[in-house]
Amino acid sequence: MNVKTIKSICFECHSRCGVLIDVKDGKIEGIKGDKDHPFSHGYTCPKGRACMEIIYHPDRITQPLARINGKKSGPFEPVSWDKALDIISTRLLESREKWGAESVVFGSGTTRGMAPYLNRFLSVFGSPNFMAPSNMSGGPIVVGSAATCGFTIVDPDYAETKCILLWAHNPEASWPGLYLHDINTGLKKGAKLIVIDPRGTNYARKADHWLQIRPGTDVALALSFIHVIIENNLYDKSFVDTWTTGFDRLKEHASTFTPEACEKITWIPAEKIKQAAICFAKSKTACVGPGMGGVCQANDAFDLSRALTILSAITGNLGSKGGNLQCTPPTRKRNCYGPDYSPSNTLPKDVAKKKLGLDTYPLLEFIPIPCAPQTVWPAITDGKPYPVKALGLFANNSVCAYPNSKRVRKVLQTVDFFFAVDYFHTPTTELADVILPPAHWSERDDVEDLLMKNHVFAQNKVVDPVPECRDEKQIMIDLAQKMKLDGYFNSIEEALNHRLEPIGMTFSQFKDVGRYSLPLEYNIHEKKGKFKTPSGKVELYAEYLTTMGISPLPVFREPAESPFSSPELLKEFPLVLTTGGRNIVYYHSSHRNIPSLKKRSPDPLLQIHPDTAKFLDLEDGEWVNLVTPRGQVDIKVTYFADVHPKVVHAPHGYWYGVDEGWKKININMITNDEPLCPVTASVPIKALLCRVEKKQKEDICAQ
Ligand SMILES: Nc1nc2c(c(=O)[nH]1)N[C@H]1C(S)=C(S)[C@@H](COP(=O)(O)OP(=O)(O)OC[C@H]3O[C@@H](n4cnc5c(=O)[nH]c(N)nc54)[C@H](O)[C@@H]3O)O[C@H]1N2
Ligand SMILES: Nc1nc2c(c(=O)[nH]1)N[C@H]1C(S)=C(S)[C@@H](COP(=O)(O)OP(=O)(O)OC[C@H]3O[C@@H](n4cnc5c(=O)[nH]c(N)nc54)[C@H](O)[C@@H]3O)O[C@H]1N2
Ligand code: SF4
Ligand SMILES: [Mo]
Repeated sequence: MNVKTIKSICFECHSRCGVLIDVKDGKIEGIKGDKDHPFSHGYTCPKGRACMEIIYHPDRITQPLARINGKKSGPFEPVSWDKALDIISTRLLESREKWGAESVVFGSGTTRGMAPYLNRFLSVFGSPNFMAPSNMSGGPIVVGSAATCGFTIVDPDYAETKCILLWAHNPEASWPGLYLHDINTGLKKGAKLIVIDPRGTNYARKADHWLQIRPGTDVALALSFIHVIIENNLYDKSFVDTWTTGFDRLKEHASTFTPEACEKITWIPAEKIKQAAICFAKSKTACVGPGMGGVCQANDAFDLSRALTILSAITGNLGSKGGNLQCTPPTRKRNCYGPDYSPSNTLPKDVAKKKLGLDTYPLLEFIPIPCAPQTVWPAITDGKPYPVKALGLFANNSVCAYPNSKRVRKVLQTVDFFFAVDYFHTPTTELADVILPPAHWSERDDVEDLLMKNHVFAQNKVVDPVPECRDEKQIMIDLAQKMKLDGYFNSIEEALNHRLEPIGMTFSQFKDVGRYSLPLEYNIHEKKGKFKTPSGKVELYAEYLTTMGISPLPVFREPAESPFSSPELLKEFPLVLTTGGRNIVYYHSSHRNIPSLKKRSPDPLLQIHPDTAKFLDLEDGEWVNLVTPRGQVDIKVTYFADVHPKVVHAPHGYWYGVDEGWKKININMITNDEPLCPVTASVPIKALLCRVEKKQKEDICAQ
């Protein structure tokens, strides 16, 4: 048979590069970048290129599995799809009957496309509880910017700007296909580059201004930028007068964050702060690129998101060409997290109000994001505020991904019933009652619109799933039918057509076209005469937040564990620890078993300044104990001169290939899941205290 080349979208990570896939005899033979794709322009990374290794991996789960005798601890045995769905359907219905629909939670890891279909399922089932790590991912950016200006500042106009500000963001590792082409286009045309990062990433090293910040002090720095810009009269007066509210109060609030005061907090020289802020304000235009992991994993993540939105606003870059764009996905209310699917929107108000977390985080009722895992855990372990008894996890290795792994494991052991959907066995699936094998992205049709600016793309199925793996949309359809749920989709085609209704095409029509785009619109507030906020203006001082007990101005909170807030702890744990900077070859804890990828990055590496390492008598490449107040993990020292001598960085996601790896090399064994951001429930995993210990000879890891 001849080789056939099919166009699709890679979903090995959120970049979702355009790809051309060669298929022969029903199997994938090769993958390369699609030069016509408007973001990736032919780029692919090692993860995408490893797609054959992933799909045809000998360890891929290809049959549903259930515990023998239904006991939580017994071994798994293969069961038919019918049997597996029977077990799940019975347990979910039992839970609803006994404890109410809200006792059933579905969770997904970082978005891998299933949000609309899971949300719709929960809507018809009656539960408001869709859980995801949004609170430690893009959620705080969404909430903070929407609360300030009514849209989300996640679409910087890199290619058209005169100044790129990468704030806690290293797209070279984390979003190469989506952003690098545009960033490099902007830089080639002469844009200035400012990078706020404790580590010297490649972009930081070549930046015009690299501010090597102490982890967790970003709000102080952002307020200092605001102060310098206002003090030097570099703000956009006409925009501020016409389109903002509370400028004077902001001015007063920011005035205490002088560069000199900020130097003490952030460890960045005052002069550097001043120069960078002036550069940003003087560049006409400038855009903020907020890192979703970097900006969103702190006890003041909401305030940081507000401060960055304000920075964009007072310099006249909000919604304008070369600034932070306001984009509408062509699928509108039926986009990936669109309100047409969300139980927050579709369930009766009194049921929607039961959504976990709303009692403590009231703003999330108005700007909904999925339930934070940390608000679901107490419902499982303590029945608070009500019991959660059944959990379904799709594409989520919570034991390794979420902070405080020991607690997460306990939660999964406690919940009455738990099913997992994953390609491979993980420390999370190990605790499930039933495991279902999903189709890979290349084995399913879908619609891609999350963070795709004004575009929607067709992700075309290129091969049939490896037997007996099943498209997760079909799994939900089959389950809904078994449970006799009214109002769910009857076929994948119907589900995809529903997503595409706003563009007036069916999926089979769209498949051939591949992409649909709306024209980019600038300064939408001018056409509408307002921003979509309570005051109709950009809420520099957001009076309305006070009714929910939230500060109307962005506040800097010293991380709970830090050289300044916990000096006693500092005696035992003298270094600042930040975690989870992205590694191009892996997606979180995924891909760890893929030989070509594992070879490139076999061990967790602790980036530590050579002077600090030498002072501690640690050699480059030596295995050490990384210790926090919560325990220790094994990690390998790597000398890295571009990090502050008092700061170290540890990657997340390691577990594979080591016996009890979730305990021994998974950084989340020693991260913390409190205190949470009081508005968004974000977790403090970017700024902790630690120490590095030499191993005793007999403890040297045999890795
Ligand atoms: N310390 C620390 N921890 C962090 C972070 C950090 O910066 N520092 N970052 C956090 C962030 S931002 C996030 S979003 C979370 C992510 O957390 P998760 O999304 O849970 O990420 P993974 O660990 O990759 O687990 C995903 C699982 O999904 C499976 N999978 C992949 N694709 C599919 C699919 O299409 N369908 C199905 N059913 N399964 C699939 C993979 O095999 C893998 O086992 O991690 C968080 N954890
Ligand atoms: N290859 C790969 N790509 C990914 C992922 C992955 O696991 N692997 N995960 C995806 C997901 S779900 C997410 S949410 C995004 C995250 O996307 P980003 O947030 O852009 O993540 P990074 O590229 O790691 O950039 C974060 C940067 O913040 C720096 N940093 C650490 N602590 C601080 C701090 O306190 N302040 C400041 N200013 N900077 C700090 C780190 O050194 C790092 O360089 O990445 C996505 N892309
Ligand atoms: S960056 Fe790599 S993994 Fe991500 S979509 Fe592109 S090719 Fe796939
Ligand atoms: Mo994320």
